[in-house]
Amino acid sequence: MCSLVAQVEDGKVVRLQGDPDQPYTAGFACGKVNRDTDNVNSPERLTTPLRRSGPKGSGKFAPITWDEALDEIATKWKAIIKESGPLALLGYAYSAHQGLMNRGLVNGLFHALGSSRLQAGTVCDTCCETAWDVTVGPVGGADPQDVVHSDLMISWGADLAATNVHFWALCEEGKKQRGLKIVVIDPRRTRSAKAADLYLPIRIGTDAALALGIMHILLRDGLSNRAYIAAKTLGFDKVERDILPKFPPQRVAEITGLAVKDIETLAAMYGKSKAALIRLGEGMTRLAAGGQALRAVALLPGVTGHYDVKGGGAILLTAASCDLNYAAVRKPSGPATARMVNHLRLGEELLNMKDPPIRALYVSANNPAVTCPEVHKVQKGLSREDLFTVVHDPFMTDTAKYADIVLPAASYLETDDLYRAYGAYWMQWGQQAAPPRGEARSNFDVAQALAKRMGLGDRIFTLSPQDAAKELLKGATGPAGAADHHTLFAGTPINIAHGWDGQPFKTPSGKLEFYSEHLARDGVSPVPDWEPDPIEVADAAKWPLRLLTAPGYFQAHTAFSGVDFLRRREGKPFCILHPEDAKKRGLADGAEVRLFNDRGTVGLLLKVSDEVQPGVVLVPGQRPSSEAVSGTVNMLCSDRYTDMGEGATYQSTYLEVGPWSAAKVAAE
Ligand SMILES: Nc1nc2c(c(=O)[nH]1)N[C@H]1C(S)=C(S)[C@@H](COP(=O)(O)OP(=O)(O)OC[C@H]3O[C@@H](n4cnc5c(=O)[nH]c(N)nc54)[C@H](O)[C@@H]3O)O[C@H]1N2
Ligand SMILES: Nc1nc2c(c(=O)[nH]1)N[C@H]1C(S)=C(S)[C@@H](COP(=O)(O)OP(=O)(O)OC[C@H]3O[C@@H](n4cnc5c(=O)[nH]c(N)nc54)[C@H](O)[C@@H]3O)O[C@H]1N2
Ligand SMILES: [Mo]
Repeated sequence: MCSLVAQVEDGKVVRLQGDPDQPYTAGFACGKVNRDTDNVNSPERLTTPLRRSGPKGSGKFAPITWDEALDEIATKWKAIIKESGPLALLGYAYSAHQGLMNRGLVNGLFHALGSSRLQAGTVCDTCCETAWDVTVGPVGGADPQDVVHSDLMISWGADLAATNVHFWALCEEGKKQRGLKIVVIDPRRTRSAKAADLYLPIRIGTDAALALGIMHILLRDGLSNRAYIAAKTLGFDKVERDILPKFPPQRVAEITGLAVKDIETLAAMYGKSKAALIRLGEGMTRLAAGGQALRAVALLPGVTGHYDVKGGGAILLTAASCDLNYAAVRKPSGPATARMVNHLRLGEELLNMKDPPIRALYVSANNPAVTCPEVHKVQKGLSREDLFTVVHDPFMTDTAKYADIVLPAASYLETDDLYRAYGAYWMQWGQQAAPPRGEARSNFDVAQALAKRMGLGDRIFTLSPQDAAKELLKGATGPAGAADHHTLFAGTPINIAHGWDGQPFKTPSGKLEFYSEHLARDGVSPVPDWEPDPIEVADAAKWPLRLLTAPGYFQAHTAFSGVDFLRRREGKPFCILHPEDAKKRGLADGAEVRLFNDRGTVGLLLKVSDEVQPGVVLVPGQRPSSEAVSGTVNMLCSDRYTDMGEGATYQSTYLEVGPWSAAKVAAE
């Protein structure tokens, strides 16, 4: 997202700041990215390839040369392919390097090899993306910079001050300068919530009910836009007839835990605003019925017609409107289809996949031993003696500790790449600022080196980063396709906003789909609805608390865990309980506590705070076991799928919290 300016002395990045000349970054970066100088220069960086010299998971390694490492990998892969076929290989590469080539070419390597394919992103955004796609279509939403035209901004399930600082800065400025009203809907009283005009501490997993309740009031009070509904939407009649009568304010209050008065206030604010923008967050989708939640909220601007107004509508992701020739990098050659492995089921598939089993795993730019649900299964899978694991990372992560070969990765500051902003309409060439540390090599570079050793003949594996980027731009359409190469490669940020007069819909009907045939075929309610989830209800009867998961302010996932300053800033891994819940359990602020359910036990420090409601336990971020009292939060989370997009359901986790001493006694 951020456009950065790096100051380099003697080949070392010494200072990093947001680019003052890029209109959206506007001269600043968040507290984590500001510290990427410490990340790239961290004494904990890996500097040479390593070969395992102790048992799997022990973290014992000895340095080897790149030639030795690459030869060993290629030899093993060729032998496995010969015996079991290419499906026995799995490339598990994800998004830590946000560059289109450093991210894409690793996938391109495995695509060309014909290996099992990663259904990537299910740990993150496939649920929200699918829900958006069946509702609005695979197309970007509003331009966040149009918030300068909004009179109301609703942050619904996003902690913008943590994960979207530039948009948040525009909102805060709008509030100060023009009286922009800000509403935050979040079970946690986040930093963003504290700055809001109206904050609704919604019960986890009840957003669809709230959205339907607002629709109910909009219709009751004549605040809907019938002309827009008739012209641009499909199936609203069914929703009006069958669904909305079930969601009067009183019932919505019971479901969501909100006050009727607040629900009425929100509906009136929304219905009466001229240009209301909803920033949809992924928070509401990290649970069993996450798709229905996001879909119901994304339908709201269709009831009022705000989708047609500049500064109105909704934003989720923006990538779908940047149309590049991605296949050039991600799918250079290889079979049209291959066996798929769901990103969040790594543990399960390492343990149970057959015909052939996964025998070789290549992990790049993610850390599944911490960030994937069912971590116990992931660890067990990674411990398999007959699995050949390679991990490419700048740091010795919890996942890398299980590897047979560890390769040192270059950071984004040490590579050339083309970036497409996450959550905004910008594209930019990011030039290498410093040479890689030690012998570190980029994802792009290693993908090419392995392709060569595996005998792949695709041209993309021989091109320089800039020439490979030109392949991405060939046949690109829209503003990205029209970008002038000279300007682009000089590093000038390119605005790729669509310049629409209103939200276009790329659904099968070409309309905003209140009724989705696609969902009906998938056996999901084709109209938005809210019902209790039976498995959640059963688990809630057994365990008194529900997990709330949100980004940590200084340790979001694990990408910043190599920076000592940020680790200390965030503090030792902790959880948050409401004072009532802490008191009931006799737990004091600062105590070591154990979080447990049928799946496992985790030891964290306790913070007692009313920023969460009774009945939930908030665990910010995903922190490595080595930093915690014991374990990591995903030991408690199942690998069940969401209703749409086969995504992760971290927040369908129920548990209890007790004193840690009791856990120690039990273990002894
Ligand atoms: N600087 C920085 N920016 C980042 C990242 C980073 O690491 N650093 N990570 C990126 C990534 S990978 C992602 S996925 C995005 C995520 O960014 P967003 O999609 O914007 O979501 P989050 O900011 O994670 O906020 C989730 C919020 O949802 C709330 N929430 C949880 N459950 C519910 C619910 O049931 N209903 C409602 N209404 N709210 C709920 C949580 O309390 C939390 O405050 O951020 C990206 N941006
Ligand atoms: N319980 C729970 N679990 C979650 C979530 C949650 O809300 N709750 N959120 C989920 C979400 S939204 C996401 S996106 C995932 C994120 O989880 P991951 O995708 O695992 O992301 P990180 O933990 O940030 O790990 C990134 C790794 O890449 C490395 N790295 C950085 N740059 C490079 C590079 O250029 N090349 C290579 N090869 N490596 C690099 C970093 O050192 C780090 O080890 O976690 C998911 N897990
Ligand atoms: Mo994510």
